[in-house]
Amino acid sequence: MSPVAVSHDAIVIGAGFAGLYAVHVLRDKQDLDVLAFDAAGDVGGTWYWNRYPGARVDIESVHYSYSFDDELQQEWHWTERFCAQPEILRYLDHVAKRYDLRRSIRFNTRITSLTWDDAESVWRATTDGGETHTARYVVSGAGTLSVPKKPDFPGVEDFAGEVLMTGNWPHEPVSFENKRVGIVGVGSSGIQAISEIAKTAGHLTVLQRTPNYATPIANAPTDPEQEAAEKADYSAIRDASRNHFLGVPYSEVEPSALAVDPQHRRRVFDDRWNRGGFRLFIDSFGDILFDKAANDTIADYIRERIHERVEDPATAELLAPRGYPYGTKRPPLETDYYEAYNRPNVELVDVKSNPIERVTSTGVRLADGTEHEFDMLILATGFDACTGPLLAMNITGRNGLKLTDHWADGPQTYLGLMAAGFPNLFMITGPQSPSVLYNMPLAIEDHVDFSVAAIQYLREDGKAVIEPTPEAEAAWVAHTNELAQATLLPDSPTSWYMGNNIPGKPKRVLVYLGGAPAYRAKCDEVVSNGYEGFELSAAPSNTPALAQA
Ligand code: N01
Repeated sequence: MSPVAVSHDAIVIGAGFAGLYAVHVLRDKQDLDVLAFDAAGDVGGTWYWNRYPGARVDIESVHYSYSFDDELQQEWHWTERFCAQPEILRYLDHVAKRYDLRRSIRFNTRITSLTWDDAESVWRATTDGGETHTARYVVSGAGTLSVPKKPDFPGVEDFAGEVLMTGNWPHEPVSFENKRVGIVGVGSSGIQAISEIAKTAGHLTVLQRTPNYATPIANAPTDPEQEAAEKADYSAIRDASRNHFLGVPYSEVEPSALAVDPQHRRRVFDDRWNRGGFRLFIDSFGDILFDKAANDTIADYIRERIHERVEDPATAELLAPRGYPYGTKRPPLETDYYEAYNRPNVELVDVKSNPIERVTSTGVRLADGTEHEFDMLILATGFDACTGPLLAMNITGRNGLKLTDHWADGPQTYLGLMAAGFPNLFMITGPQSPSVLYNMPLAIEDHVDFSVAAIQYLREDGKAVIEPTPEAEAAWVAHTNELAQATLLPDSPTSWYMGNNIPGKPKRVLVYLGGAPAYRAKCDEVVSNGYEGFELSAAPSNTPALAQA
């Protein structure tokens, strides 16, 4: 006999930045009966799982934080310009306590399927504990980078030493002392981890396939004067952030790297390099992501800086990215990353020309038969980004339509928020929204606010169901693909932005590249035109009203 379903107004997936805010707004502002689920043991989302050494935010903490409550942003003190993972987790713990959120969250519980029940107009969620819960609305805060990529080389289970994943790091302290450590992957996670692990490992071998364009983060302790000035002007800072492509209040971008002379260009690059963070990427020249010749100027600059920092010219050349444009793989930010290769205990191995064939009981064997022996193997090999977390939930919409089938050729969404055939399922920072190309907490607030306003609109209008039309969805998909074609992004051979880090995943752009301000204007227009592109309908007459409606 199937278990009795527990009914709610809304189910929230996840207890990271998105899930916490969604619970707060739906429960405390809309007065709905809400239950959230998270497979993790506590709040934090990505910051719960990614606790590897060196894990740190790369948008300034003062910007990478909630803006919805001025008291919260005034009372919280960040100790560093770019805070490390433990401090972000403390912040989310503070948020959970401050708004009493944990009582509405079921931890250590994974949603294993979500099925739309057309007769009742509700979602049925099953959990790995065998329970069933129903709700009219589902708000997914399942994240964008929360499903680690499965190793695409065999033998990991044969390794006799420890295997660690940056995306699912142990809670207990890990010692690297006197150990031979191997690490695969030089994305943002690998680069942060390598810089730290190099300091204490007996021997660290970095197995690098595609070198990355990493640039300095320029972290520093919080300057009290600057903090006071920012807090005095926080709402203006948030406005400026929301009106910026990446969601940060930077305003010094110049139109074209090709319109200025080489001395001017060098001055701008040096200035942004020294000031750190994403300034070089997003606040130098506006055409670097659109014009290959402009991109070449910054790619040359970064290669030159790498050669200055790495003592051995052959190692420096191996670390210098070539053959794909800067910014088409998500640029990592670093502290002393390149200097790590000047240490005698750090070795760089090229696994592009000589790929990993398999993991053995003692280490890693490369295609030419070379063996590298390790006591510990670290996989920093990335994520099934953006679509992975949603597809992992086994979602079935109207008429038995599976999300895996609907998205077989890549994501199909309207506004990156909802999909046709999947009513009342709000995908916070979903594929084809600005999400990872925007400031996540702000992107999350925008999406949760949109979803909650839609639910409120339905309730006030005597309706219960919202769903995009197939036409609106098709137009959005075409628009996001068209935007990507105008950039250099499709030129990257292995970028998770395009889904091509995962063998067999359709090569489609996973983010909206028109920038957050244009995206928000489109969402506002949709709302002011009475939810243009959506169909709004009543629930069948025999179904119960929402608990508090
Ligand atoms: O993952 P990645 P990540 N053999 O996909 C390599 C966010 N983030 O976890 O490029 C050898 O970037 C792969 O090589 P290649 C941020 O948005 C943020 O590092 O495919 N190598 C690559 O080097 C980031 O972009 C922060 O050739 C293999 C690496 O593994 C996103 O998360 C910190 C391989 C994967 O890099 C993902 O970053 C950390 C193989 N078979 C993460 N398979 C902040 O700072 C894969 N690789 C906030």
